Amino acid sequence: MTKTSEIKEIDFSSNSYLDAYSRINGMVIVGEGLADRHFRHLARLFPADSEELLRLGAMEARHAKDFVGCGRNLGIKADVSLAHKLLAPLHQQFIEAEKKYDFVSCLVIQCLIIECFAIAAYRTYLPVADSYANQITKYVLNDEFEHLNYGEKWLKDRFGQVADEVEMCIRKAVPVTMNLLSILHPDLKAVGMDPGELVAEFAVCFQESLEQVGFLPKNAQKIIRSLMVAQMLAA
Ligand code: PL3
Ligand code: FE2
Ligand code: FE2
Repeated sequence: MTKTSEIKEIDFSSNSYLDAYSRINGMVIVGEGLADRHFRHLARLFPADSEELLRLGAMEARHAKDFVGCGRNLGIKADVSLAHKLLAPLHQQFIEAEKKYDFVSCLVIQCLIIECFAIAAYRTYLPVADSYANQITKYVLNDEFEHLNYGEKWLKDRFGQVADEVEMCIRKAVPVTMNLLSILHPDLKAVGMDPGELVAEFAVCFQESLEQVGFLPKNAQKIIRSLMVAQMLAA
């Protein structure tokens, strides 16, 4: 079955679609709002880049607002209660790292993990989105690379000093992120997304990102594989 025929089969007005969409939409809106907050924290942690980081945060606030519009366009109100619960552990890890002056982990959590997750989610959503949300998601997806690049560049410039910390943070924070997907699994399927494809997209994006930062391709692959295997065993 081609992607095009799948798009035609989605009934954007059915109760089952709209019910699932309200939670997925809530996830995205809360995720974008959280990204905005994290960039404002990062602006305080990296005063030399404050202006740029505040600009990235403002982009996230805009994304959140535009995704609210996607829900409104379908006549639903986002259900944010599950999203707050699911995103709290990741935010907690960010705040704990900040308290310990572990700025490397703050950057890894927001710029590498959350941004790669967002890129993977939006790439998977695009072919099954309604035409209004498709336009919004395309421009948002394009913006997210700028956020990813900020973190990659900062870490790359200091790779020798930060490599071990980066790896430790990844091992702690990626499983928390992947855990979201098992809970969202039925809702993702109900809006036409393939959760397996989302995980595969995440692995591709994260592999590229770790290589950008300075990891050898085989080492990046080893880290990602071990996380994916752990995820499969936990599922
Ligand atoms: C970074 O800029 C924002 C982080 C947002 C995280 C979003 C997580 C989304 C999980 C599943 C969403 C499917 C995509 C649907 C888009 C309406
Ligand atoms: Fe965003
Ligand atoms: Fe972003």
